[in-house]
Amino acid sequence: MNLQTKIASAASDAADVLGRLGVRPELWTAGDRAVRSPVTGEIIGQVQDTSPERVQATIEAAHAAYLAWRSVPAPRRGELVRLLGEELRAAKADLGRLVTLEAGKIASEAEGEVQEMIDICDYAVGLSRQLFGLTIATERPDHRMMETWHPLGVVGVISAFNFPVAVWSWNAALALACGDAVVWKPSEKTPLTALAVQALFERAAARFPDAPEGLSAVVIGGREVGEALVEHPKVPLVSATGSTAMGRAVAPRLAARFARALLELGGNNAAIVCPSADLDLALRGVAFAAMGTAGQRCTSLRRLFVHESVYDAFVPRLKAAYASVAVGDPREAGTLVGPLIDLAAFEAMQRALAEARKAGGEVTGGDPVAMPGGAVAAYVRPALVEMPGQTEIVRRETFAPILYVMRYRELSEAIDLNNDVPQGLSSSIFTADMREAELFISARGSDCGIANVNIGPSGAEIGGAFGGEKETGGGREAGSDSWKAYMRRATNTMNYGATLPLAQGVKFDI
Ligand code: UN1
Repeated sequence: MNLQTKIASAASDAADVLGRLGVRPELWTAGDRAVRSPVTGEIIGQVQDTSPERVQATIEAAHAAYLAWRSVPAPRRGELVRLLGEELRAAKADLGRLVTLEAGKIASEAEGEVQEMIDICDYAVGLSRQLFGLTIATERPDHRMMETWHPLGVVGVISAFNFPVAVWSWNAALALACGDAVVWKPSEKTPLTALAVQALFERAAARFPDAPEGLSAVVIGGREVGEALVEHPKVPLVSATGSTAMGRAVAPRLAARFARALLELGGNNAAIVCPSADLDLALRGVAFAAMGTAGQRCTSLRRLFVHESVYDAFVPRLKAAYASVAVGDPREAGTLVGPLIDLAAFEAMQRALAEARKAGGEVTGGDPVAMPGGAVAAYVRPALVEMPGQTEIVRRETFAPILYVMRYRELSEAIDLNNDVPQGLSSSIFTADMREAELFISARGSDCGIANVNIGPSGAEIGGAFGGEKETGGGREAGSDSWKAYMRRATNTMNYGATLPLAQGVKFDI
């Protein structure tokens, strides 16, 4: 008997949703590249890789669009982003459903991701009236100095499967408000959601007469397509989200042509549970951060340092949560942990667990969860691993729901361990002691781009700058002043006098 008759078909569901989202059938039914749903393992689309010539033409068209777009006043540009936000609001349930089908996220997280897109659109609309520079005092009489922010050009966006739509929007909403064009290469694993977002963008653009043709485009394919963006002289900024290995390949090539890199790479995020922590709150914070999104966020919690005085009160409760958390079909209400993206991710998780066991780790969970159609889908119970110390495997990022738990005695020791990994994305501390909290977020505390108190390391909102240090790549996206990465700064000195005094007292009288 066909196993798939036992479960709702992801393929027909995806077809319905893609239709409603306005994606033309030839874009997702006629290509050579099969797209599999991690939910059932079914093929839910056949997309066509963009040919090298077409990639070049798309970048050229985006550049031409930028030349027109940069002259549209910024608040008008914001209006296009507002319309995009409206389309996203209207399509939230459908796009969220497609994220579930293509990336395996549970419904609330999938819709949360679309909400994050809406939020950044709102943010960018406001930003479009706030692209301001400084006015600076000069040493010369009758002079004025100021800085002006100008559009940059074509922004290349390379995104990962785990946030298949939100990451594009963090870049694109700002880039569009800033006067740039965008060419997007989504993950090979999640091209359908990208095509859907592009269709929504086109709906918004159709309602906006000032949007030039080619202002936002999607190019599909593997590494070569990303490389075309990285190498193209008319792409002054590439924003790339993915593994540290990918960043290592991309960054030097951008540097070689003096282009900008905005990198969001690996994370290996920790949390510290202190003696004074509210353990109920910490339990919920740790559970969401470590098991949510099946451990497939860059910000997922992977390392937990628990003070020895609360270890025995806390860790058994956490283990019970691991044993009971609902793993299953992400389309079903009540499921909290959906599938891993593919079987390769499952195998990488099992290899990491074997290595942890060898290093003295005691593993709870981590077993495959049988599902109808389970031969081709990767459902797994999240794993909690009690480790004797921060061994090599703990210091590596495995993109799967594995939480390594360790005891600590002194906070300084826990902070050192928090920082003693190559990655530097996110971190958090659970404590009611303000001295501990402040130390953790101080210059002597966490070395990460994100340091939280009494919430886990994942689930950031868009108002803050998002990104991390060290092997995480140093990029910052979304809020605060991240928009500056998408513009170029000109410093202007204006002389409104009739003489020409030179700076630094230099004399040059001819
Ligand atoms: C990622 O995992 O690539 O902070 C980004 C969070 C989300 C973004 C995660 N807002 O968890």
